[in-house]
Amino acid sequence: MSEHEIQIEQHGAVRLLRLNRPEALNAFTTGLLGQLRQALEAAAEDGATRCVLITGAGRAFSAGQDLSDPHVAPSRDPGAAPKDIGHLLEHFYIPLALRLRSMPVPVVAAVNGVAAGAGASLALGCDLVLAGESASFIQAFSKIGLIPDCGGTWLLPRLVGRAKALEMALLGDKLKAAEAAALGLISRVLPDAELQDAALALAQKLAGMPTRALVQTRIAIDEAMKLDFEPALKREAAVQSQLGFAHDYLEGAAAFLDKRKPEFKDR
Ligand code: LHQ
Repeated sequence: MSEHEIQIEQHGAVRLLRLNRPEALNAFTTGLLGQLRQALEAAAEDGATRCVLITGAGRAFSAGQDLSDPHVAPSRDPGAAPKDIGHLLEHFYIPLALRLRSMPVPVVAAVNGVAAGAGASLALGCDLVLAGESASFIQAFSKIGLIPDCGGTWLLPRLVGRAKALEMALLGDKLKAAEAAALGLISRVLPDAELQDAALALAQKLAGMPTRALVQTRIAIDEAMKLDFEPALKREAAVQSQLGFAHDYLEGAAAFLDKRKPEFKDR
């Protein structure tokens, strides 16, 4: 296991995490999964980090689970006990997906190439997803006899509706970045050469915004999808009430009235 399967860079208030197993298209080993979770944990704990940006080294974002990893690779020995791949989900993917989805700062994915299987689920679990024009998304699971995981069954129908979610998940075909954007699966497509700069600029813009309100917006939208209209209205009011006492609202509204740039600091 390399100690540098995640490259970490700090750009002002943006923490950039780069998946770094380019020789295997950044496929997830337990080492990479563990390091990514640790890196997210460290970013969450660092009060100076106000946005996380995740991308991949080389020509891929991530090819999903590394199928040669001893935890999942089928044994060639007919006498060997079968492996429980659910164990890997329980101990590595679920904690990672929960950590990602509950980050106290916004998370941007810059999908620089193919995102397959759990690599696609991880990217789509981020708050904003940008992709280079040569990037693609593949629900590779059905091709190897599995179902979408790492949040895929939850994310896909919410992002594109049941019909397209099923089409993608059943067929496992490659979806190009432009099609993904047209379907509403991701936010934006950029020329490949501009992706990294554009993603960093977007992350820096988010880092300058009222972090607590951005995170509460993510939570409110996810919660509202489970609620009827009136409970959603009441939940909005309760959260707004809390935010209304916080520094960033007082600063944002005062700065607007004073015609100056606000300085947000809540997290
Ligand atoms: C790989 C992989 C890979 C190992 C490329 N593993 N080496 C959760 C928990 C438990 C169990 C199972 O699953 C899960 C969730 C999942 O993520 S399931 C889905 C797993 N992923 C896949 O099935 C995708 C497999 N990969 C592909 O279909 C292709 O590689 C894609 C379409 C991603 C890219 O195709 P190409 O651009 O043609 O590249 P390539 O196939 O030539 O790959 C380049 C190298 O990367 C190659 O190694 P080599 O030594 O021959 O150069 C591949 O073997 C290796 N690689 N994906 N998942």
